[in-house]
Amino acid sequence: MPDSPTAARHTSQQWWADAVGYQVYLRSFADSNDDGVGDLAGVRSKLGYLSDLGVDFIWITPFYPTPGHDWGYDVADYCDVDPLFGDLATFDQLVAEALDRNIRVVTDLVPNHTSSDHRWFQAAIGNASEAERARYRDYYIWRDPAPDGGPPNNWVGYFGGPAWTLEPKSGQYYLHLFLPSQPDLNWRNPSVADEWDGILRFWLDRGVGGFRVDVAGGLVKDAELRSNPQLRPIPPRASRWEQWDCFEHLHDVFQPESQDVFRRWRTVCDSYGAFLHGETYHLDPRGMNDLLPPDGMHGGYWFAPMHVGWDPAEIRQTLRAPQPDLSERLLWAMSSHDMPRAPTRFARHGGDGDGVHDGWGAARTLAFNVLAAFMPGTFVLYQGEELGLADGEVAAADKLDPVGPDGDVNAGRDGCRTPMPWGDGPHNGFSSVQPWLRSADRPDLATAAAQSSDDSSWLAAYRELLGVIRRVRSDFTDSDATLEWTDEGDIPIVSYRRGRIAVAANVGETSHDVPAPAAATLLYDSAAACRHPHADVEDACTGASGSGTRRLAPASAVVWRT
Ligand SMILES: [Ca+2]
Repeated sequence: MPDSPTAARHTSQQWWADAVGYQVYLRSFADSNDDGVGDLAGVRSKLGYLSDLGVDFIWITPFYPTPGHDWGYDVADYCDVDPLFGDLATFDQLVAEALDRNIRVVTDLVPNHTSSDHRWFQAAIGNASEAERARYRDYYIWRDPAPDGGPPNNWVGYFGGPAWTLEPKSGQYYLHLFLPSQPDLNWRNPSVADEWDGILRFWLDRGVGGFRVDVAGGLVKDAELRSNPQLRPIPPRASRWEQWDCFEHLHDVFQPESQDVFRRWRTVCDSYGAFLHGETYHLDPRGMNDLLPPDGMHGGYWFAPMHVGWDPAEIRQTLRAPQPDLSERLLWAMSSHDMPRAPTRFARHGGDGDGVHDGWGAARTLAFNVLAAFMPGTFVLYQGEELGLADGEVAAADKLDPVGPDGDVNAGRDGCRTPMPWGDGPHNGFSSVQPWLRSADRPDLATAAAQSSDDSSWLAAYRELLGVIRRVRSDFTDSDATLEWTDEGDIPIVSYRRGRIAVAANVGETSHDVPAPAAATLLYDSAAACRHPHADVEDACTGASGSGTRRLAPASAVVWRT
């Protein structure tokens, strides 16, 4: 394991503490063979870019053999690479070359469900020998129909509709919390857990640095599969979230027995020094505490930052709600392949521009990222965030994501999944052919090539930020997990001290003077690091900084060291 600058402060060599991650949405990152789909060789070709950016690990979304009904989160074989994305030899090269650059490769585990194409499910439905059917039937969750012939209980899926589908050959229903082509595994069957130990070791032996566990609130279900309390009737044409919210989810998700699985995996991962963390989708810190007991997964994503508006009280609450012992185990991210990009969510509407492409959304995202980047825990960028990208424009006829309910194309996740704009040429240099997901080309200034040679680009600002993180994180001690919040709440400034580091962000609409810590050195000012949209930013940056205060432009953040 390469030395890590942060390892010293943790006796257990937790290299991910204060590390910077980068989410690679594989299909849209880089296409090496011009078939329109991003692939593992494409990621290899961009390791120099990722190294220059300054990331410590990349999380790559699923590349396993898949029919692709849920873009790879329907896995047909957990121990191979889909030919669309490459092969195992390419994966091994990627891991080795990334480690040469001190970048670890983290992969996605999808343990809640398999694809219906997986040989386990095919055997379970009788498309194999009778012995295999007997062996694999109980890998999934089967029940006889209710007395009226309908589903065995009232559970609904995350993607809308009943969570049960009738399998005609046996006359039984199988459970799927996602698409019918994603049958849920039966985690109460010990053989399933044994299979997964082997899957983890298969990838750990190939050198992966850890796993991101998809749907980490899922896995084990109520032993009796009891119906959930229904809070209200499902309205006609309800969206998938509205359907989900009509129930109190007592029995389908967040079952405590799932922690037995994670404890077992923790032991395996610890023996390799690997980082086990989850898609822990819970917006209440108390729920996060339940999902992240100290002997379970090392960490989990905190999704609250993806659900707040540009509001000082909301942002303050998002940062402050998790208590210190939880906070240091969180992964802090503003965007993902499942949510609108942060610059789209933080767009300033009602201004001179269109609210999305005038730079305000990107400036606000950068300022929020500065606040998050120095929190205890692990900071993660989503691909293209370092370019200040808002969601790509996908015409209604070109939308592909299956999760939007009928007719509601805006409910899908296509906008945050459009191809990375690398540079000149067709499709912003992503591929010479039409990419798998059609979208409008980005302007030249949005591309990685243009921003790489521009000292005041978003890319330059993020490179500088990550450079500051690398320089200061070795100073953090265990006691620095406790922050001192230094803002008063009467002006829209959010600020904190962590050891010798002080961070302040202006979450308002006008410039504000903030007191500089005594004998402090300014390490970073996001307004000076990029082409900030605020008209008076030059005054803001230079004004008043000599007199113990610094003027912060709106949507900007500064970092000091004392
Ligand atoms: Ca390709």
